[in-house]
Parts: sequence; structure tokens; C-alpha cells
Amino acid sequence: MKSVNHQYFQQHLQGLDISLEPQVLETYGRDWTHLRTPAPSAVLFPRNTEQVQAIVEQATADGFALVPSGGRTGLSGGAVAADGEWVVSLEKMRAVSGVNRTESCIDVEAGVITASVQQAAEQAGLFYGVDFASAGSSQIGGNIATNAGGIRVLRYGLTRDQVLGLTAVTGAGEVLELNQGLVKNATGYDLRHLLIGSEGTLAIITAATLKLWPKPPLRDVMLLGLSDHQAVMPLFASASNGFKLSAFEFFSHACVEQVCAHAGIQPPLEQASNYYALLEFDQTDETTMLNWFEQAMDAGWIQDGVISQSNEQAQQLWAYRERISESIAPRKPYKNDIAVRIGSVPGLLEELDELVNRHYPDFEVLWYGHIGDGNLHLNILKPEQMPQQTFKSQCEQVNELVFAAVQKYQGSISAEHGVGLLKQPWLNFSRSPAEIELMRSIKRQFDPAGLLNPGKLL
Ligand code: S2G
Ligand code: ZN
Repeated sequence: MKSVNHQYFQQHLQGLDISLEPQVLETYGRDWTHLRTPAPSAVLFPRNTEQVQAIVEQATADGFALVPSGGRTGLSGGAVAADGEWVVSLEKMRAVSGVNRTESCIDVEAGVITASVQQAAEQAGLFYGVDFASAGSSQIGGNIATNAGGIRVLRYGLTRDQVLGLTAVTGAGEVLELNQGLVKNATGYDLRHLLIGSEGTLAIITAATLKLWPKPPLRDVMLLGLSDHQAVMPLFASASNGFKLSAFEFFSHACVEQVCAHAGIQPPLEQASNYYALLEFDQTDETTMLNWFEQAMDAGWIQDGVISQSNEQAQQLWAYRERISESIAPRKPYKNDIAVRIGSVPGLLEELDELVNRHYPDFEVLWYGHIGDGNLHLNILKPEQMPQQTFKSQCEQVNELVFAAVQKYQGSISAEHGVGLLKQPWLNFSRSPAEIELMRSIKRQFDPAGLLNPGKLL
């Protein structure tokens, strides 16, 4: 592969912001997984779709691979550049059009931070439906490329369900303007939905039109101590009927211990429980809430619980769930992000809990996730004294068993974090050979030179 320098880019990509600084190469060549040593050959900062198109054409001419880069908050190695690729950072494409109240949507460029979309919507008296812990640093382009989920999928759906229009540059250098913000458009294959979740392997997303929702009513939050994880599904079914849920999250006591230690806060309830559920729902009257709470106690599903009395307290209760990821990051956890149909959650939980305790007797195992979506995050904390590589290979040995269990329930080995580099060896546990071959032929159509994010997903 050719080496590049400033002259090369001045000659071939006039006016494009680039960096060859070692520190910049290091920062932009990794995501949150620290899976590989970053080693891109350049970081490019296009300011518009035309510059992205010129980059794709030049990279094709000289045989450079391209790694699209957003907030690099990914958890499966999808934004890792470790083999001389050009990183294409969209962070300078940060334009936000005014909110369109009539159509209830907003036009944004790919580099816009997720939280900025949430704020723009709020200022216009509307609401952007997707939220998760890293929304303060993730970018819309990356959210779309991984079809990010988060904590309110139950009510508003995935990122996929917010995208009304998409602009992207394919690996063949074509600019696609997909669906143009239309609500209805029955004119053949919806290519927008091929690109959403394609992890930068089919095209580089440069802009999107996103759906906005009516401003939500005031909401209450309940944090409940569960006697046993088997209570979680009857509790979810009952809460789904009793309240207008916008979130139903689940986490084990080990998560609470990590958050309390990291954040220096007290546990949420007097008496510790093995598991917790956090419910968020449209505000309802006190009597309805208390009656439901009593019923859940009488049914033996919950041992204790607290209902938020203010928005501030609601945020405090959310912190026990939202801050798990940041609290355990220093322990370099091995993450599994699995999903099954909601009805299969108890069976899978039971089976996996037994399996991990048998195979990881001396590892700290943390369960948390979005029960309402059938999505569980199984995180194994690395023992302080164990070398990273030893830990990773021990976890990966158990992966076969974990994914075989997920496969038995026809579940997904990656619910929302994507496949990237990390989950690729086990893709066959969730996708058939015929599907994988079809995905490869689609990849050949969109990226004939194979320069877009090579080695990721497929
Ligand atoms: C969550 C965030 C990333 C992780 O907290 O729901 O998706 O697994 C995760 O720590
Ligand atoms: Zn999650």
C-alpha cells in the first residue's frame, strides 16, 4: 500500500482537512473496544458530501481502505483502523437545519452529536426518541450505521425507526439521496434500510432526516427490588398493562455495587435485592401506582421499591441504570449484547446464568439490559491481575456456549452494538449461510472495490 503525506493530499484532494499527526492517528483509529492497536495512515475531515465522494474516488484510484468514523463510542470494533486505512471522520459535518414542525422532523449532517438533536427537538417543543448512555459523544451518522437502540426503544423504536431520509456515498462513489423524508414511498426496495445498521460497510452516511415526536408528558420512574430474575417477565407483563411504559430496564445487584462505588452514592433501596427493574411511564395518579405496587408485592415479584417524587429524583433513579457502563469500563469488561423474543427472556436468563457461573466461577458477572426489547447485556469483569488477552480468550471460549443458547431461542448475538470485528466469528449463530452469502453479494454491489470498512461485519 502506498504511503501518503501532505503533498499527496494537496495534490489529489485539494482543500480537504487532513491530519497525519501520530496522536490524531491514534485517537481516530480506535473506538471503545481497544481491540487492536490503531494504525491508520491518515485521518480525513470532509466538510460536505462532495468531499466524501472525492475521497472515495481517490481511495479507489490508489487502493486505500476507508473507515468511517463518528463519535467512536462503538463497542464491537466497527470504527477500528489498524491496517493503514484512511479514517473518514464526519465530525466537521455538523449542520443542523431548523426543526420542521409541520412534518415533525429535523435535517442533520452525520457529525451532529446525538444530544444536540435531542436539544434541538426540545427547544422546538418536540422530542427525539432515541437515548442511551453515550448520547453526549456519539454522532448521528454512527448511530444510523449501527442502528443504535438505547433505553426507550420500547416506546419510540430503534434509530432505524427515526430515519425518514438518508444521504450516503457508496463504495462506488455514487451519492444516494434515499427516501427524501417521505412518510410513504412504495417504489421498490427501501435501500435506506439496507444502509441503516450496515456499519460503514456499504456506504458512508453524510446526512439524515430524522423523525421527531410530540413532547412527552411528565413521567414517573419506579425502581423495584426483585426477589428473583424469574419475576422480571410477569412484572413486565403487568407493568405493560398497568402503565404507558417508555422504558423497562433490568440490572443485577452487582451493577448497583459498581455504580455506587464509582459514583459515591448510596444504594437505591434500604434492603438489597438480587435484581432490580427500573420502569419509566407516563405520569399517572398516585392511587393507581400504589395499587399496582401492592399487587406486585402480594404476587411476590418485588421485595421493595421507590417511586420518583420529582424529575430530579427520577434522574437519580435512572443513574443506577445509565451509569453502569461507565462504572465498569475501567475493569475492561467482556461484553455480550444478546437479544431473544421477549417471551424467551426467562428461559435464556436461567440457562445463561447457570452457564456463566459454571464456566466463570471466579469472574464477576453483571447482568443488565433492556428487558422490554428482549435485550440483555452480559458483562464479565476482568479480574484485576489477569492479563487482558488471557481474559478475552477465556471469555471467547464460553461464547460458543452462550451463542449456542441464543441460537436455540433463535435470538441475536448482537442486539444493538453491532458485529464489527468483535462478534464477526460468531455471526453464523444468528444468520444462515444463505443470508450471509446474500449480504456478501449486496456488499459487492455497494462497494465493488471492497474499500469500505474491510474486515468488519462480514
Ligand atoms: C447499555 C451501553 C453499552 C454497554 O447500557 O444499555 O448498551 O453495554 C449499553 O455498556
Ligand atoms: Zn444497551
